[in-house]
Amino acid sequence: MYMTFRWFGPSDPISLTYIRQIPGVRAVVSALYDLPVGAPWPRERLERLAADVGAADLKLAVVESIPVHEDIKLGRPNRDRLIANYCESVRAMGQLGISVLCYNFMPVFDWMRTDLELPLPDGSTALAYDDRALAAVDLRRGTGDLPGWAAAYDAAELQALLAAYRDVTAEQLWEHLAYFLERVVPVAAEAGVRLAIHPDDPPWPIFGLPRIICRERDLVRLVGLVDHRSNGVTLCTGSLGALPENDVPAMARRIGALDRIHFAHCRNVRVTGERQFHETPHPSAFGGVDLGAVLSALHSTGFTGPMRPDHGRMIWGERGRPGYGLYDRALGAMYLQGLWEGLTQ
Ligand SMILES: [Mn+2]
Repeated sequence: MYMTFRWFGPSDPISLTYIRQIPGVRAVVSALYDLPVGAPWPRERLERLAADVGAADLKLAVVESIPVHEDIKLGRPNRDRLIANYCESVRAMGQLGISVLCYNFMPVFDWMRTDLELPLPDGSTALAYDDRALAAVDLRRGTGDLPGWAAAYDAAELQALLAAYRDVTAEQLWEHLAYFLERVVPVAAEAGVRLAIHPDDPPWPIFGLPRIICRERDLVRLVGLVDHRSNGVTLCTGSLGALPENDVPAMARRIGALDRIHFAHCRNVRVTGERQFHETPHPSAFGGVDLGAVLSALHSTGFTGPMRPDHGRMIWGERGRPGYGLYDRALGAMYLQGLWEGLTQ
């Protein structure tokens, strides 16, 4: 395992020089955020990003993510052109030696919360989700009432997209994912890139949209869609941990034993009701995920890939991108490295 940290590019208020000062963090996770979804990533742009990171004495180790166009997820006729573009971006990664690609296959919304500033008893704030609050959101007005998604779609765009998904069942979404992977994995394999699908967050359908990467059996099915090492997963402990039936350490052991965990997102969540949870500090004592057991499972399967602390709370008066402040994620990075050190004695 090696510790990484997510950086949102030159516009991120958290500078690479700060990230460089977190002990043990020598690599970052980033992406080109200003390109339209579906466009191929020019190699020169990715090279410039990698050079910016390199100038701070860090390495660009993971791309998170190259978004998958909705037309690919919908199985529309122009998906072949979009998949060809995707393959071009994967080849550019390979040429630059960036070997892990985190992506997801969630329709329309690739994460969802109903509160971005839930106050915790210690005076910090955290991201939270409550299915009942989500049910009260009226999407006929667009995404304006959705925390974090206000500017994503206007009412007409959103209604058209939701209508297009109305006839897409979970099984059809699986077929569209298989179609995508059958074409992208061979390219990734040749380029030396490992794909790492991010589990659905939260791991259940929302707004009637199918979500298929939620449970252990889904991860097993995923890696079997194309039986190649380049077809793997991101073990996101917080996403998976929001579903009480998920035994995250067991999932880490099972998928890790197949050598298909290529990236680890580590954070904790506390489930407070049926499809209701909030995020917590990273250590196991504060949430429902036993991170010691997760890291032990990863260690026992010989995990050598990148790990990053996932969302943090807002603490010490920090303000910024929800979940992606500096302080609490830095604490998480230190906690996770402490656990790992304990396993390597
Ligand atoms: Mn994650």
